[in-house]
Amino acid sequence: MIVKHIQEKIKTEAFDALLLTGLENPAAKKNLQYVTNYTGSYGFAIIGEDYKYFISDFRYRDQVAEEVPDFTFVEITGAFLDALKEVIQKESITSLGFDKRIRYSEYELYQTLGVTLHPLNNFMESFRVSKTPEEVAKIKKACEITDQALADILQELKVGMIEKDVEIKLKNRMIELGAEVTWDRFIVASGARGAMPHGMASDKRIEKGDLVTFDIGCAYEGYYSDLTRTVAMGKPSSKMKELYEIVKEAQRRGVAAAKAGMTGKELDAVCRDYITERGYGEYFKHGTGHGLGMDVHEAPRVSYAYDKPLEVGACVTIEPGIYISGLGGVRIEDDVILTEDGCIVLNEFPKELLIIE
Ligand SMILES: [Mn+2]
Repeated sequence: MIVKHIQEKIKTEAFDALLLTGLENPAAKKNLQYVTNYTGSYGFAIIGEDYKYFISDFRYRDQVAEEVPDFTFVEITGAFLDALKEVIQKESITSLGFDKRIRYSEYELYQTLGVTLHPLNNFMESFRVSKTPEEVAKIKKACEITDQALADILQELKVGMIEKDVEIKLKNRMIELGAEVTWDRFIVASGARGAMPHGMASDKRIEKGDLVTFDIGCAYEGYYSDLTRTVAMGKPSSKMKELYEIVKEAQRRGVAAAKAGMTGKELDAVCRDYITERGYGEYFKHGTGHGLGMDVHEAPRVSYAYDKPLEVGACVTIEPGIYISGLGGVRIEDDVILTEDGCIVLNEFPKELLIIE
């Protein structure tokens, strides 16, 4: 269990206990949820070598009892800082580790606790990399919803539609199919806009001859999907067709090569070297992929800057692309789970160029 691993790690750290909070910080809050299973919006955990406390108020008493039964519950009855102090005194805590991404205003409050504060950079990240079968099942379900939503909406896609309208259709379809939430913004980038790797859906109408890149995703029980496909509105030019086939082959090679133990840099090179070999290296400037889970972007990275081996059970994206200013772009992305001898691809949406007439 994750708490045990954290307690072991704390033994080797310079602080006595770890403070996990969800106050006004979605990223930090996910770590609280990851460690405790708590899905409420207000709560704190304090974990030391041989104790674990969950602190919240009466609104969440029943929820904590259900979701976090193995933590000692401390109910906030006055100021929340007093409840934290109560635990600090009880366990004689002199130093607290905390996620440095919390707000400065929150940090100022903790300065009044009378303990030494240790800002932590990515302390929880490494714990989250390797996914359990339960986590994989949730990501897989999010992928299924995403694949299905794209398939359904492509059936309705027509020349003349506005990118933003297509975005709304995709989001609604995902919710209908059981997504908890969708990403805030989708990339729907048609024609020359496809040259922007992060071209959010705009007011542009989709035109005949455009390639359209969709980069979309949703969450299922707290875990995200991330899918990119590029489709053609009518017969594409031979140039765009060439780009598509190069990206498709680069992506195929990445998936075929991906396995735990290789470094992020090595996996990145599989896709990058092929695109470079075909003469388009200068048009593929972003990393090949990133970790995926409770966050759409998390550890590890599949990039030239990531020299560490990728772990068994890591969920990463493989998403090479080519972007040519004034012309357009192509990107194809799957989410995969790394195993000792390969990877399991979670997306099933086809990768042959789909021509929508
Ligand atoms: Mn991605």
